Amino acid sequence: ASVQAGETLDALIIGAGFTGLYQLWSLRKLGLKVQVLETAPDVGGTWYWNCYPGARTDSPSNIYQYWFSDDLLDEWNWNERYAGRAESHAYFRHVADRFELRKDIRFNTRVDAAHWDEATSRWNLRTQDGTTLSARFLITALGPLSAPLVPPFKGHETFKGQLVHTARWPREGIDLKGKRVGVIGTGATGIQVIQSIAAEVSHLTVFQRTANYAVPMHNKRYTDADRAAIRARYPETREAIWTTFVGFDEPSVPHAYFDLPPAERRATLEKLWADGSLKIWVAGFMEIFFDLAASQEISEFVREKIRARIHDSKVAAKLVPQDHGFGTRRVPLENGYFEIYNRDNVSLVDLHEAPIECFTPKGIRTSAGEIELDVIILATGFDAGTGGLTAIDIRGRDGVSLRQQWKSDVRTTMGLQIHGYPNLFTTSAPYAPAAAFCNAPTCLQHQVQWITDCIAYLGKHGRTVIEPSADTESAWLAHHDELAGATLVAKTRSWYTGGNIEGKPNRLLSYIGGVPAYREACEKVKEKDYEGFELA
Ligand code: NA7
Repeated sequence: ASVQAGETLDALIIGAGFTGLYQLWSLRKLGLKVQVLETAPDVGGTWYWNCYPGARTDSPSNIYQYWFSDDLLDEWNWNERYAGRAESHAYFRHVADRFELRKDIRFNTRVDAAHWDEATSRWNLRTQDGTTLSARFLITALGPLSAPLVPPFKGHETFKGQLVHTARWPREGIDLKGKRVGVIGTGATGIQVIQSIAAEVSHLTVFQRTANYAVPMHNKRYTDADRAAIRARYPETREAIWTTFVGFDEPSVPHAYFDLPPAERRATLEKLWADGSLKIWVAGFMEIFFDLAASQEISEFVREKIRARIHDSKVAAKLVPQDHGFGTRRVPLENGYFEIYNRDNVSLVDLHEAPIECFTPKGIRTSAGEIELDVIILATGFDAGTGGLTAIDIRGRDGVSLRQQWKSDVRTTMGLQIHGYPNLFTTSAPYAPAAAFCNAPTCLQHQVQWITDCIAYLGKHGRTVIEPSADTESAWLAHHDELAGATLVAKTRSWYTGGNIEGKPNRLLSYIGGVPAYREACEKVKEKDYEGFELA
């Protein structure tokens, strides 16, 4: 049955994380009556939920923040180059208090359904407790990585120990001291957990399906002098994030890889490596994304670095990625991760050699036998880009279900709107850089600004409804596919392509034309009075 109209607002936002808070602040400024609906009991989104040991941003704190308030920039002091989860969460709590955002947020509220009502041109929402709300505009601020992926391991429910997904870590923590712990997954999350808990547990078994590249994080506690220097650079930083390929604050190496002689290529890679950041990935040689020969050479450089840190050459061979190029999947930063495998209390199970057959009451059975465990940690990632949206029963024009449509064909216009779903704005949805291939805060703030401008424009011009035309959407997808098709990223199995989930449509989630090109495309729509969009 379709959802009935309820309490009436101008706009509803789902999610009180990075995007939702800024969207609330922005729409309030337009004078709109807005509410945010949030499942958690607090703000912070990703930084509320992911409270597993070692959770930390891989983007430096100076570019993992809001730019909308100079006062906020002046008063907030980052403690570290890479903020830990607690610090990031504290930042969002501060922002919520500082701008009195909480009064317009309903916590502990999960949205079950959102239906477009053609007669009133409004979205009607129903929450899990049966409350109904309605609004002219619906903005989803769910984050690209909010729906945890729990793979369907056989015998899952028979395990008698503790089973936990990293993104649903209990707030009170888990006492891992002296326990036999298994971690499944060696992505950015798995790496952080593994390096954080190895010394504490009695035995750690890591179940690895795909070996990952990772770059040593050079974290640093900031002194007052560091902070002053960082603040002095804010104007340049703010400019740089909009003009660099993935919204970081440093431009890429200004040379084509093979234009440099081998010794200089090597020296440049060493310099990038020594920065202890993601620079070697996102601000290094762009050829890693599309040129196989360059990718192979750069990947071998990183493999050497990994091999040098592992004592046992057999273990090293398992940990060194062979089947994909450096940077074609998300590159994690790490702190002593590879040395963990030199410890006596750590073993690595290569799931290609010994696949998991099932979970048992006592642990996990692989084809090589049963491993007894007290705790199993699933660092198995997310249903990225789409999972947050398809968890909600969203129905557009003529009652068409997004969940149903997206089973076979995921379509959006610039990741911002979807044909057939008027007045729905989808931050972090597929086919914008924000879905994956971008410093999230940069791209998400840009999307919030675009949405806010769009809603302001409608108000100014006496319009109430906006929706991209079918042709505009097809043109954007064709453009996206053309760019994606030229990259190695699209040819590599990962959550970037939906490849982490069986049966998920295979298409690069993230727009890969770069932040400047994406912004230009969005600006053009605005400048041309939303050409290609239908306004009513
Ligand atoms: P990721 O990057 O998707 O990593 C998930 C890991 O879990 C990865 O190693 C997967 O192996 C592994 N996995 C997933 N399903 C299975 C099954 N069924 N069996 C064995 N192993 C499995 O998620 P993260 O949480 O680490 O990171 C997500 C993003 O958060 C990250 O990119 C940052 O942006 C922050 P696979 O590689 O698929 O073979």
